[in-house]
Amino acid sequence: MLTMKDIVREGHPVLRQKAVVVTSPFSEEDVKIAEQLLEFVKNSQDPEIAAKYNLRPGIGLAAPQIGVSKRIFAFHVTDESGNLYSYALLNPKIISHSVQMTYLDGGEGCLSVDRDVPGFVPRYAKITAKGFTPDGSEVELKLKGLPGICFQHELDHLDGIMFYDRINEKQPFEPPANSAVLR
Ligand code: K1U
Ligand code: NI
Repeated sequence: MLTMKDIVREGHPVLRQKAVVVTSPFSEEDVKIAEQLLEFVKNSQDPEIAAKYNLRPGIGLAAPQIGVSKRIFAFHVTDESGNLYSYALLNPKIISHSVQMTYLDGGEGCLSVDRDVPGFVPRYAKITAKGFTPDGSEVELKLKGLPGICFQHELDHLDGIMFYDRINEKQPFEPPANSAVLR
């Protein structure tokens, strides 16, 4: 199982690389990476396992964060109605998005960043996304709220983008244009 010692921190060059597409049929290694990422996120939300292994709670994790520059990430997150979105995805992408933007009122954090970086992070309010599950099936997801923000945060990791790159440097708490806050 993955623990915090497997997670690379800001300053590591892999976090700034554009991750490569994985080829289908997916190799055992790529499937294992996807499954390990999802297992970590689930473990990090389990109070007993998280305490035992000193895991920082997370709702998503991307392969570059464990030093692997491949287009794979996982998320395990519930929306405001209590619907769970739990996926390990290979070659995920956004196929369409709203004009409307959103942002978390408390800003964002990152398991690869051991400090608070204050400020609003603009995200699309709604996305339609696609990706492949480890068994090779293609899925299409319509996401908004925290699951939508999480997908965008993880997708950014595959493109070498950190959440704080998107914060307005001069006015970090200026609400982004066309945006509604998510509390
Ligand atoms: O990619 C990562 O570093 C994980 C990160 C993803 C994230 C998604 C959306 C907004 C911010 C961050 C985290 O999971 S940080 C922890 C977190 O946001 C959280 C943890 C437990 C419960 C609720 C949120
Ligand atoms: Ni992150």
